[in-house]
Amino acid sequence: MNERPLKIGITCYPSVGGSGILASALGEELARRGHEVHFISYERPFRIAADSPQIFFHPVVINDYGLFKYPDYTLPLSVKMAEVTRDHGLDVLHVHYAVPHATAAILARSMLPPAQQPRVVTTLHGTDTTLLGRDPGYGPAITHALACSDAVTTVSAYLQRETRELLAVDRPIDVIHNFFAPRPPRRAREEVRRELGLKPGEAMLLHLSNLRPPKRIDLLLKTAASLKLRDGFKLVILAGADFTPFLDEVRRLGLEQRVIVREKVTDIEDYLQAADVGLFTSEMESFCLSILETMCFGCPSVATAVGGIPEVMEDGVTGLLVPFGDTDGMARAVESLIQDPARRAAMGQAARTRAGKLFSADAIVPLYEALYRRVCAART
Ligand code: GMT
Repeated sequence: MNERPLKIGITCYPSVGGSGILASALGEELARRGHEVHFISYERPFRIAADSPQIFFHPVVINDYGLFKYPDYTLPLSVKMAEVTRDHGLDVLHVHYAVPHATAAILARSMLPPAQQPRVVTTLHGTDTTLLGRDPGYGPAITHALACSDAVTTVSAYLQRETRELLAVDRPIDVIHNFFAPRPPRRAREEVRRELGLKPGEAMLLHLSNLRPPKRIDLLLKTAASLKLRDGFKLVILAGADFTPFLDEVRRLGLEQRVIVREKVTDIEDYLQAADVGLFTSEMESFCLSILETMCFGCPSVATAVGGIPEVMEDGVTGLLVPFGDTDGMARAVESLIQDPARRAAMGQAARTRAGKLFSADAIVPLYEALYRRVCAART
């Protein structure tokens, strides 16, 4: 039996960051599968083109009233969520990152008469549990929003366990891993390597992140400085934030000729296809979407064995995992891959296969569709 397409509202942080990238890709994939998707946020998510079919964007306007010392986003967001749900007959509000999106969705739902109320699906991405969940000023509000959601998902089994423990949540939580749907690169691999000034035989190490404290950029640079093949590599950092605070450390470690930074790159696929080894020194990751992005381009990674990373990478098969903080061990792991192109290629191939099998749009998006159908059926 053909089921009717759904109308889904998605709220996320629209800027560079794992949860926003995932939410944007999910919206695009749902629209491609015939559903109607409404993004509700303060800005259009940067990977969503203005003319995307079946995708609508509803901006939340924030007024800076003189009375408020701090501008409020939660209330105008909830009002916009209620308005879009009512005007477009949304079935589901799917919020990515609990704070403040889940609270706003619960409030929006209660503003509407029962017949117009949407189902609320909350996807936890990481620091909404591991950082804000521990904060007494946020924890109880997050726990309340999760209890009131029609479904809660986490992007890894690790995050499911953390959520149960830290937020004392005893309701069912579905694990739906992240996916990545790469776009075709716009430039040829050789062109990108030339732009980066890579010499023949020089290895390109790639790190992509928003540079926030859990990414431990200090340890990333320390690992690069520990590499004995001083002239055999360049570390390319695709920085989703200002890199200036790290420049002193680059100079102190004598890495000026080795580290290349590109800020706020949107065409990440150009660089992913050009990389030889991904490098990730995070102290915490619920998943690490960037590792998956490298896997999709047949690039093995060296990463810290923290949080959900071991669910994404298979140690010794798709890359190498090293205990957190062991920068010498990380440097040795990177060198072993630089010096063995055949092993690197085999791991890259295994990474690409694993990404396609477990973390592709085709593997993951139907799980979200089934979840939406389940919550919609539960209250009819
Ligand atoms: O660290 C980020 O990229 C931001 C953060 C977010 O919520 O936007 O990332 C979290 O969500 C990503 C997408 O699900 C995960 O890949 C990251 O591992 C996770 N970050 C942390 O847990 C620190």
